[in-house]
Amino acid sequence: MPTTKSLPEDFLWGFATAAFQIEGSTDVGGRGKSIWDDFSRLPERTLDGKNGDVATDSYKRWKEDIALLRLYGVRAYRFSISWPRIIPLGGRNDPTNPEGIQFYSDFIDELIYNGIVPFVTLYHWDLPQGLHDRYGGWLKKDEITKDFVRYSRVCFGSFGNRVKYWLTINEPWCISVLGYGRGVFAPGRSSNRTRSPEGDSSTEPWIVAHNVILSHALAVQLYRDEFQPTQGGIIGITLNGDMTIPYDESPENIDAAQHALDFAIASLSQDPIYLGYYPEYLKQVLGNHLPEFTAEEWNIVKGSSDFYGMNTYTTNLCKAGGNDIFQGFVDYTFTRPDGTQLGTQAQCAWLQTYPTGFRQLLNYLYKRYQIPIYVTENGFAVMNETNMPIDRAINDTNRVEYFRGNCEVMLAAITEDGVDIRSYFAWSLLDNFEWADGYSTRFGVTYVDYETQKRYPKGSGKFVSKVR
Ligand code: GBH
Repeated sequence: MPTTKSLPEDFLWGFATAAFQIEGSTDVGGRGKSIWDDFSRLPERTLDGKNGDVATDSYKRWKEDIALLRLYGVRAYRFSISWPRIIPLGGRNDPTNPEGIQFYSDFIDELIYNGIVPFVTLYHWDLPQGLHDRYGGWLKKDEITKDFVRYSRVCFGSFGNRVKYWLTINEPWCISVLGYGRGVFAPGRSSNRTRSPEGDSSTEPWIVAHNVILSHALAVQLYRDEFQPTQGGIIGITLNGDMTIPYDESPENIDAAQHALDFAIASLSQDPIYLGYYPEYLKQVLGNHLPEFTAEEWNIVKGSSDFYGMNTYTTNLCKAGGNDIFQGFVDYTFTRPDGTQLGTQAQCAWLQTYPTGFRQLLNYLYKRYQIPIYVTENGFAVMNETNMPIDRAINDTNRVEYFRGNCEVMLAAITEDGVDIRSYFAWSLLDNFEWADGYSTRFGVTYVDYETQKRYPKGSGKFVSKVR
């Protein structure tokens, strides 16, 4: 097991959360609406029919959450700021909300007072509803880029004297594909008319991805020009991406695994941001649906992240010939040709344990982009945990095994493979609002009893605390 001695001296480790998944209090403290508020209240948008109105009640219980972090002894905490708490209507000419700014300011002070480094995400999917209503939110480049930059400016100006680690945007692929392609996340747009009255899954995801990347890059440019010189922090984006391996040794499945990587990992943001171009396979598949950046925009996008922000959960076996464009026409499975499973199955269909894949992905990314990696999310949802009595749920052996396996290979990647890894954030500090899954899927290292909001540390919380 990794120990303090084996990890780099200043390695940041801790837990991660996101505002909408934990805060609740959606109409408290001057907060405006976010696109998730109403979306999660619509029938059949979440598996258990529940919404984000209360979540883990962390807007009110924030001191309790920090006490928990202290109990676990973490070095750092990754959380996100809710844009509609800072600017209720969201836009560059709309008023800011002093109460919202004060909330995060106090939160940051309390973290620092407890010796915990704040690692802050500006955008984890809770777009102000006002911007969606006004001009279609992420679809409208000239508006959203300016509004995101202004929001970022308010945050750098209000918190940047104490926050030295910034993430602009969480997972462009999810925002684009799940929000505007599959329509399973807010705002739920899709060509599928049983899901949504509006939307075009063949064009909108790529327009949104384009605008998200540009907004990120412009916020970074602002930080570097006006804040970094005096505040001295670092800034980047965080990208989801899971390892892919061929289902078998057939040439078409070997190609499929690379195509899946090109599509899911390299494509939408990674190659543009770190290398300054799109991978060929993406251009082939999307053709003229892929919006090009102008030369001036490429200048801003290329190199717009001080590090590689990595959210990763699993590894997929890949077969050629799938019909899902969002996976680059590759089928995913966890079942090997001989019928065995790749790893232990989680509550969510898309997730199994496979530490070897995590090590391979760390190596692949480091070799491809040659930039320090910050692991900003990695976690596991134990099967059926939500139906267990609390005393059984907190005995989360499968989650402990997931973290044990991944932390071991991460250490090997650092010490044996020479990969430069600077942080590890386990997802998540608490069981919380798991988007379209509602509360039926639990990712926390702390059990939350939603009846009482009482928190119970799980075995995994205690385990990860020892991994230093
Ligand atoms: C993270 O995304 C999120 O950042 C976090 O908020 C969330 O709580 C956490 O995952 C756990 O889910 O079957 O087509 O819907 C991880 C990236 C990408 C993983 C989408 C699940 C499902 C693909 N996610 N993927 S699909």
